[in-house]
Amino acid sequence: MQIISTSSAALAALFFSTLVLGQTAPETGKPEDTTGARGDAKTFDNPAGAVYWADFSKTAVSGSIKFMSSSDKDGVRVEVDLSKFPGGGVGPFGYHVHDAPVPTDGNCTGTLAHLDPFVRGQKVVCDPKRPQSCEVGDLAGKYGKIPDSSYVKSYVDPYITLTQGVGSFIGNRSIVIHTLDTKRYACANITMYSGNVTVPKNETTNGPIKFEGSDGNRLASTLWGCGVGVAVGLRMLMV
Ligand SMILES: *[C@@H]1O[C@H](CO)[C@@H](O)[C@H](O)[C@H]1NC(C)=O
Ligand SMILES: *[C@@H]1O[C@H](CO)[C@@H](O)[C@H](O)[C@H]1NC(C)=O
Ligand SMILES: *[C@@H]1O[C@H](CO)[C@@H](O)[C@H](O)[C@H]1NC(C)=O
Ligand SMILES: *[C@@H]1O[C@H](CO)[C@@H](O)[C@H](O)[C@H]1NC(C)=O
Ligand SMILES: [Cu+2]
Repeated sequence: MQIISTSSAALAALFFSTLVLGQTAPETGKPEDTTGARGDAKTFDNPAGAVYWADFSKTAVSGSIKFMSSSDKDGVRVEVDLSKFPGGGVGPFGYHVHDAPVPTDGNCTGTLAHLDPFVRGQKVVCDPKRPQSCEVGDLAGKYGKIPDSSYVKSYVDPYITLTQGVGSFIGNRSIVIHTLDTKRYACANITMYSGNVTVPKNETTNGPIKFEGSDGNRLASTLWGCGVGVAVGLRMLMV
């Protein structure tokens, strides 16, 4: 299914040609199984047993979303347990990982945009049948919006990561919940979870999750890490 070869040489060549020839890769939503201009977002090597959470108890809604990496290190288990959503057609509610944490005053605007380190963009709506082609942070797009006043759901997402230093790292960011009209209804920081929790093994609720060959995430994080100019430049070309 992968159009972009999984060898790092080919991926590197793609980046090289993109950068050197100044081509701007188009936004996806195309048949290719890539996430965006930077390739496939799949992550691996999550720190075993790491647990983060977004605590919504001090917001307009109640509950939390926990993010756990299991002993197999592939993908992050997401456990959504939220309640107190208003009825009356205000929902269903989308929710996403946003780039920045919530400002101390709680203003959700300060969380900036969706986490999209692979520069996928939003022109094409996320197709839940092809989660690999969605923005990394678009959890509702990939796994469904919150339909009712209470919502309990768990799944394994192979694209977000709990590995610090990688572009898809979520532990220093936030979750924003949106009303149907896309307004920001509630938001909470993602922080390390300090309670005791048993991290279940990731029985693959979302199909097999495997590390396949080279990894755009590692390459992307390298770009982020050392090439602020290059990476930001590339990103600006995309906008
Ligand atoms: C979210 O985290 C940031 C960074 O740690 C912090 O400055 C901010 O106060 C936190 N926001 C809330 C609402 O607690
Ligand atoms: C939230 O932040 C945005 C952008 O910084 C600002 O325009 C808006 O007025 C703020 N809202 C509140 C309620 O402070
Ligand atoms: C979060 O961490 C990632 C990976 O280390 C980093 O690239 C990003 O700049 C950080 N974001 C914030 C808002 O601290
Ligand atoms: C968490 O587990 C540790 C080690 O098993 C135990 O000492 C501690 O009391 C537990 N904390 C809570 C809040 O249950
Ligand atoms: Cu959002």
